[in-house]
Amino acid sequence: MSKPVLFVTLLDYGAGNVRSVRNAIRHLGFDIKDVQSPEDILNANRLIFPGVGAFAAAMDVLNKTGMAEALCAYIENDRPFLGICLGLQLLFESSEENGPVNGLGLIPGGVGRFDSSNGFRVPHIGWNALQVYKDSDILDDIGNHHVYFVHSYRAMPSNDNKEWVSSTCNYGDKFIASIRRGNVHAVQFHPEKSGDVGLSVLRRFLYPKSHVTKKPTQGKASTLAKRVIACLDVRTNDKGDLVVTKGDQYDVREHTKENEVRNLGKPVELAGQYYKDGADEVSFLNITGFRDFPLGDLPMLKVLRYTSENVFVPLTVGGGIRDFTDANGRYYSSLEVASEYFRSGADKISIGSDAVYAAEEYLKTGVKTGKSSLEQISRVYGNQAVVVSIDPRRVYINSPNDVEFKAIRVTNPGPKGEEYAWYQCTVNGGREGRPIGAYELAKAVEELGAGEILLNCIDCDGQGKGYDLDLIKLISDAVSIPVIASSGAGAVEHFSEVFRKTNASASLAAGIFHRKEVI
Ligand code: 1PR
Repeated sequence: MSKPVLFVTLLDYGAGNVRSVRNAIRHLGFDIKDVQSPEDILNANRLIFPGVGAFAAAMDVLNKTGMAEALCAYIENDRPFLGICLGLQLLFESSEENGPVNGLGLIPGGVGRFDSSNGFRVPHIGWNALQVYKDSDILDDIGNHHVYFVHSYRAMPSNDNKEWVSSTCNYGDKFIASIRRGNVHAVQFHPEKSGDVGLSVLRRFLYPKSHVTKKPTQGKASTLAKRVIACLDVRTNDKGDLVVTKGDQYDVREHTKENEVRNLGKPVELAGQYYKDGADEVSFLNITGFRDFPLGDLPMLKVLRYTSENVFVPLTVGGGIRDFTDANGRYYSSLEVASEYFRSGADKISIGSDAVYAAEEYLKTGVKTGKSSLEQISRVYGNQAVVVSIDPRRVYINSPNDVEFKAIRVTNPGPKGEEYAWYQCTVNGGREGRPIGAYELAKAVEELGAGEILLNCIDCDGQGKGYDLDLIKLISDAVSIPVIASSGAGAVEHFSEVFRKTNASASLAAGIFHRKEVI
């Protein structure tokens, strides 16, 4: 006997990527009915509203299409509802985001920006714990597990909205992590990106009656957890297959007569394995993207599509994001390239070479043109969706006055006893050094809209001797966005050391996972 088809209605107003939510719903055995008109909201049996994009733009669409009114009626009638991220914030009276802007006004209170003046990095990106206040059904499996957040704005608990608040989270201050009243739920975190525990939240919403036994919820607030990211460098090998590879100081070819590209396996399989092994995030870097046109690289888009069907933690993809004119003279903006990556399942994109050119230009003119890939993509998808990947090489010098770039005293002197170094940025996979330091680049890209920095180090890449702590300290102290430490992890202690000795928010590694030295 075939199983009856289960449906959930999804409100996707087209402002961004809700592919991960769709994948998670399907993974849990439900089919999706998309809202086309306000009536579809009123007729829904179970409605999920994954808010994406900016508050004002979302309200604009909801008001113009008549969906705002339908949503209010649906929620006021206590119909089963789950809002996610912006889908929680829109229920409040107003938001400061590009505002003040009025929200749906169902819950008393406003939405404001996190305060970064007290040293907390904004956006709030990563895994954090919840303090659960009341029986909220959908949070029953959470316990002390962390869930994944990515946002710059948050709603605050107050006496006026306390009957709604089911859990809070701490990040500089205490903000609302979830609300529940009757059948109406909303969460600020991303259940579709919170691994198994996140899937349990969605499962409890989708199958409310099937969970009769309740586990005690005793989540208690703690601090933002440090993330560990598994990175897969991918490229097409000489036979034309897209493979996971890994270099030593960016050299990915075997030192044999054939000199072939090192082949460590298939991208989709390895990403799925790292997800199962517990990676907090997965990154794909298309390392030859700088010379290929990414939209012509259909295998990479397919890899993203397949991976996002089974990997429920954040996925980042980088390589080749820049404006491009193809052989027929057709122009593609970097925003179009990024949009295709997002549509295929990426949660964040990462920009390498093009960010270096944008930063150089910005430092030269002092003008933000709004036209760089960084600015365009962060304007449309939000800063949290844009990572800048820096590929610096250490250059030893005798005195900090020898260069016009920020230089530091290094822990281990250079080959000729040099006590200082600066970190020169490179483009095209380390092939070309540029006249800009990692410090100058990091500060410039933060101003241009980067939400996170992936800080590689060519000297340490693949060496397994630990991270370049001097470099990571320099950059993580210089910016207020999260910094991901990368290159050189060779033992578990290297992860704890980088978190103990620097302000990195996450650590990324490749070789150590590929060699299965750490799970
Ligand atoms: O310039 O926008 O097309 O982006 C290209 C991207 O590809 C950049 O993010 C750049 O870092 C990356 N890339 C280019 N060439 C290479 C190479 O290896 N030949 N890989 C490359 C960079 C560095 C790390 C690596 C860590 C950890 N890989 O991401 O995974 O160093 O390695 P480890 O743990 O084994 O030490 P664009």
